[in-house]
Amino acid sequence: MDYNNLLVEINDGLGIVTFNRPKALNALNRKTLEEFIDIVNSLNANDDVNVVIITGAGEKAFIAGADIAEMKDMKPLEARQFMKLGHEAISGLEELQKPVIAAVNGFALGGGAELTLACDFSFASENAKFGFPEVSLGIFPGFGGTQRLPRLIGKARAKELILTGKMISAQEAFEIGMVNRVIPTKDLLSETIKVASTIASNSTIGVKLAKAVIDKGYNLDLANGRALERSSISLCFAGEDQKKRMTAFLEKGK
Ligand code: DAK
Repeated sequence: MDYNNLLVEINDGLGIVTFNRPKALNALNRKTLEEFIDIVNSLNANDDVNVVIITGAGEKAFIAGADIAEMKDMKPLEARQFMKLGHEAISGLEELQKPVIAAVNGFALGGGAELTLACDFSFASENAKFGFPEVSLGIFPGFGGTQRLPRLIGKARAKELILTGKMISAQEAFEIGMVNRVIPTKDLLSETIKVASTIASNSTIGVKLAKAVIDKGYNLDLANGRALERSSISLCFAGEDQKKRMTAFLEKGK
């Protein structure tokens, strides 16, 4: 598929996807969601990609939400189709078997903030702003935000953000656990690439299974989560990678 609204770069084990509609602050329209579904599937299947980074084009926005101009006159059936597309895009992202880091380089609002919640973790530039302004537009977060945000930051904080629709700074987002780090704006992508490269240099199977076990175990009780961990870790011993890495460690010591 040719992408009009996304830029995709694959290098050194990293896949960098940039939402690229800067004139509309990278707002998510149908076309962008369709392209995003396609690229997520293709990155998942691409053995040259170990870690994915998602960011926005321009200096102002990561993603300023779903495209309000496109949504304004939607009939219920169209809204339902839009919802299906959005869910496919965001669930596909969440289920990607490789780590995904959001490099939030400006406004992350509405659907844009919701998209960060489906990533494994997020870094934000100092000028980033987060918010869920949907209730001011006569709707409420519909790309999983009402479910993922309370799980990430707690129910009361999520309600405050979603019900007021207020915007918060990158620093506030850090303090409530929505982002892992706040990074000077000019360094955001390079610092994100450094962390992604560290992950990419680790065992592909180890990283993939660790992500899967954390995600699948999160909603289990501890005993079942530990059972899942035990059964999954044995798979690491099935291939060559663990043997090579352990041998290399032991030989380095000689
Ligand atoms: N959609 C479309 N265009 C947008 C946009 C958006 N979300 N955000 C910004 N733009 C456009 C502006 O209209 C403007 O276009 P022109 O006038 O130049 O043609 C251009 O981007 C630059 O924006 P501004 O001129 O407004 O720039 P400012 O610096 O003054 O303000 C801002 C920046 C980010 C504070 C402001 O643009 C803003 O408040 N934008 C809207 C943010 C917002 O409300 N986002 C939430 C959208 S609602 C659903 C599932 C999910 C959703 C909906 C339904 N279903 C399941 C059915 C999700 C909904 C949302 O995300």
